[in-house]
Amino acid sequence: MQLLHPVAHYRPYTCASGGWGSAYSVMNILWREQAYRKAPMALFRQNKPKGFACVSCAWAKPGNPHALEFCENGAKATAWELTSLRTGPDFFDKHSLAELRDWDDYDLEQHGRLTHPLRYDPATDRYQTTTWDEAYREIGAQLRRFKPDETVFYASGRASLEASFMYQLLARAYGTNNLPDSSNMCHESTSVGLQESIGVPVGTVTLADFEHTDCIFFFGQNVGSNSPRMLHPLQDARKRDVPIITFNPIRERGLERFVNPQSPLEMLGPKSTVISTQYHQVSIGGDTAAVMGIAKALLEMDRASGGTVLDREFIAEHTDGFDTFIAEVERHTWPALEKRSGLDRSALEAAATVYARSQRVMVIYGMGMTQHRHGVENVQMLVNLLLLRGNIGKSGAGICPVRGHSNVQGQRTVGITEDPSKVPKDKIESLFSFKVPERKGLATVDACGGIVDGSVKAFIGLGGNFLRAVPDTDLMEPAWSRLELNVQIATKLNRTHLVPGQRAWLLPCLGRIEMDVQDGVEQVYSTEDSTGCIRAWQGRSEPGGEQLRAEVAIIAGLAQETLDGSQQIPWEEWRRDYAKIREAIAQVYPEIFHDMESRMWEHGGFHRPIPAAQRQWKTETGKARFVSPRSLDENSDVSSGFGARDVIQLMTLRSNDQFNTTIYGYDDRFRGVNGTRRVVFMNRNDVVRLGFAPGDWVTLRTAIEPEVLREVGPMQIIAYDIPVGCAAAYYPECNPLVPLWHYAERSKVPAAKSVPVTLHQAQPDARAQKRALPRKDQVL
Ligand SMILES: Nc1nc2c(c(=O)[nH]1)N[C@H]1C(S)=C(S)[C@@H](COP(=O)(O)OP(=O)(O)OC[C@H]3O[C@@H](n4cnc5c(=O)[nH]c(N)nc54)[C@H](O)[C@@H]3O)O[C@H]1N2
Ligand SMILES: Nc1nc2c(c(=O)[nH]1)N[C@H]1C(S)=C(S)[C@@H](COP(=O)(O)OP(=O)(O)OC[C@H]3O[C@@H](n4cnc5c(=O)[nH]c(N)nc54)[C@H](O)[C@@H]3O)O[C@H]1N2
Ligand SMILES: [Mo]
Repeated sequence: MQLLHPVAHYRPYTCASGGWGSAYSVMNILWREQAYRKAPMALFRQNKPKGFACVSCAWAKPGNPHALEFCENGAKATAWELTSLRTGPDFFDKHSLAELRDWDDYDLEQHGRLTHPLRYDPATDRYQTTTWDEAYREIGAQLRRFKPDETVFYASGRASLEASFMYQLLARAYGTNNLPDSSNMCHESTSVGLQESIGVPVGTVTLADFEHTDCIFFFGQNVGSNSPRMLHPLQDARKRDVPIITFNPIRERGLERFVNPQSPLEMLGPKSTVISTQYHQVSIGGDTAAVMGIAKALLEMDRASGGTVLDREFIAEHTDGFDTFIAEVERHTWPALEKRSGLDRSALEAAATVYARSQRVMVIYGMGMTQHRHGVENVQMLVNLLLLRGNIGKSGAGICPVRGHSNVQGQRTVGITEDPSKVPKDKIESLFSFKVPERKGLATVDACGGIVDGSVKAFIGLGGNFLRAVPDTDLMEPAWSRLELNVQIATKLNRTHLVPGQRAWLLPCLGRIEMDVQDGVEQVYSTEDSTGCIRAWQGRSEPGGEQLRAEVAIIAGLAQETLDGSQQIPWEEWRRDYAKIREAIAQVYPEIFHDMESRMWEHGGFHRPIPAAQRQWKTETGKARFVSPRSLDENSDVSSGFGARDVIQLMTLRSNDQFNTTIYGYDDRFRGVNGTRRVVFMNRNDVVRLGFAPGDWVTLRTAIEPEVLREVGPMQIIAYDIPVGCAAAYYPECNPLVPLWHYAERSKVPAAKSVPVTLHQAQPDARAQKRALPRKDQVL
C-alpha cells in the first residue's frame, strides 16, 4: 500500500516511443501480474481472426494482422485481465471497506480478479459471499421498489455489442432512459459536433485511408500511450513522406519518434522514425484560435493565388455557412490569434502551406479537443478546416476521432444513450412489446447531479469506476454514500465499490479475453471500433474463476428478476445463444447490421454505412456545415476573479502506465517520471514567477467558484517543456478539482483539460523528504 508520496524521480526520456523501453515494460507487467503462464499465448490471439479484441483502446484492428497485433499498453491490459492474482472472499474477510478506502487505486486492483458474487454487510462493513440466485433475486426486488427514473444504468464502454444491446433494453423495459456512459466524459463532444456539422456522430476515416492520405493533422491525442497500434499506419505514412502536423501543449514522445518494438531490424538499428514533421506547442484551449489562424492564412493564400487554394466547387455544392465563417475568420486579427493560440503567425502559416499543397488530408484528434468547455466547437472547427479544401468524403481524407474504450462507439450504435429520439422506438416497441419511455434520461453529469440532490436512488454499473472517473469526486463521494442501491458488475475492485451506499452488490464477470461457454457452447461476441468497423471475436483463455459469469448472463439474470415479464424479451434464449441477440440487433438496426452473422466474420469485419464519407450530408440543411465559433476564449463566462494573475490552466491527463482509473504503475516513461503520480508539470517561468522552485511541494486549488474549496495535493513541481500559463497533472487524482458544472456546452463532457488553478505551498511528508533526489535530477 502506498500511503506516502515519494519524491518525483524526473529524468527526461531520450529514447523513441516503442523500442526496448516498450518490450521491457511488457515483461515487467507479465511478471508482476504473474500472468506469464496464460498471457503470452493470449497475446498471439489478440486482435486476430478467431481471437479476442484487445480490451484496451478502440483503435481499428487491421484485416491482415501483424504476427503480433498488439502494443505495449494492449499487452498490459491483457496481463491485467489474465493475472493469476485473486481478490477472493478471504481478502474481504481481512479488510473492511473503511480500511480499503485508504488504499490507492493501484493497490486495490493489484490484488487481482474478483472471484465471487458479493453482498455488502453494513454490520461488519465488509463484502460477504452470496449466491448468484440470491443476488439477482434481491437486486430485482430492490429495483422494483424504485420509480424507474430513480435508477441509473451506467455503462463504461467495454461490454460487447450483445451485452450493450441487452443492457439498454433492460433499462428501457424497466421504464427509464437513464443510460449514461463513459462517452459522456469522452467523445460526446464529437457525437454532438459531427452530427451537426456533417450529419454523422462518428468519424469518416477508415484504416484504408491511411494508405492514401498525403497529409495528417494531429490535435490533442497522445498516440504513443493511448492508441499505440496507430503508430504502425503512421510510421507507414511517414515512410511515404507524408507530413504529420501536430498540435499539443507538450511534446509527447509517441508523436515525435517511434521504433517498432516488433521489428528486429528496427530494434537493433540506430534509427527511429520521426513522426511529426511540424510540432506546434499550442496553449491549452488554444486550438480554435490556431485553426482560425490556419484558415486565415489559407484565405490570404487563396486571394494571392487568384482563388486556387480553397475548393470553391466543393464549398458551393456541398456546404453552407461558408460566408459567415469567412467573416469570422477575418474578424480576428493575427495578434489576437497568436495570443490565444500561443503560436506565431509564421508557425500557423507553415501548417497552412503544407495543408494547401496536400490533396488528401485527415485530421486525427482526442481528449485534448473534446474535454473543454468549447469541446463541441473545437471539433467543429476541425471540420471547418477540412471543408475548406473538400477533405471529407474522399479516400485518404476525413475526420478521425480516436475513441477511448474498446467498444464505446458500438455501445452507442446499439442504443446506449439517454436520448430516446436516437433509438428506433417503433421497432423496439413492436418487437419486444413494451413502451419505450419518452422522457429524456440522465447523461453522466446529470446523473451526478441527481445523486447529489437525492433524486437518483439506485445505480447499476456495467463496468467502469464511475465515482473515480467523474468530476468533483470529493463532492460526489458523500452524496454517493446516500444511494439506496449500488450494483457493480466488474472484473476488479475499485474505488466505486468501496462507497457502498445502503445496499451494495459486487458481481464479478468474465473479461473479453476469457472463454464464454453457455450451456456447453462457446459463444462469440462483436464490437465496433473507432472507424465504425464491426467484427466478431472470441475469448479463448480459461476463465479466471468458476463463479464468474458473462455480462450477457448477468444482465439476463437481473432482467428476469426485475421486470414483470409482460415484455416479449427472450432473455434466457439470448443467454444460451448470442447469435439470437445479434438477430435481434439486426432487426432493430437493419441498415447497419443486416446479415451480421456472416459479415462479422468476413476479412477484417464490415463497416457501418457512414453517409458523410459518401458526401451525403444528413444534417438539418442537407449540406455539410461550416459552424463558426462564438468566441476564442474558452472560459469567458467563468470568472477567474480571484488572483487572476496567479491562475494557470491545468489539463488532467493519462500517464503511459494506466488505463483510465486503472493504474498499472507509478512510472510515466515517455515523460521521464518514475515512482510517483503526485506531480504537476509546469513551465519554468511560471514556477519562478509564482515564487516556487522545481521540486517544491504544492497544493492545487480550483480558481473558480471561490465559495467552494476544491484542492488536491501535495504534489511536486516538475519544470517541463509546456507553454507559459499551462500545467498538466494526472487523472484521476486531480478529479476533485473539476467542478461538476464545468463542462462542454451542449455535450456536457467535463472540461477536464482546462481547469483554472492556483498553487499553494504544501508540506511533503518526512519519509518522502529523506528520499529526496538531488535538484539537478528534478529539473529540465
Ligand atoms: N494505455 C491507455 N490507453 C488508453 C487509455 C488509457 O488511459 N491508457 N484511455 C482510453 C480512453 S477512454 C480514451 S478517451 C483515450 C484517451 O486518449 P487521449 O485522447 O490521448 O487522452 P489524454 O491522455 O487525456 O491526453 C490527451 C492529449 O491531449 C493533449 N491536450 C490537452 N489539452 C489540450 C489542448 O487544449 N489542445 C491540444 N491540442 N492538446 C491538448 C495532452 O497533452 C495529451 O497529449 O485513450 C484510450 N486508450
Ligand atoms: N479528470 C479527468 N477525468 C476523466 C478523464 C480525463 O481525461 N480527465 N477521462 C474521462 C474518460 S475519456 C473516460 S472514458 C472515463 C472512464 O471512466 P470509466 O469507464 O468509468 O472507468 P475505467 O477506469 O475505464 O473503469 C475501470 C474498471 O472497469 C472494470 N472493468 C474492466 N474490464 C471490465 C469488463 O470487461 N467488464 C466489466 N463489467 N468491468 C470491467 C474494472 O473493475 C475496472 O476497475 O473517465 C473520464 N474522466
Ligand atoms: Mo474515454
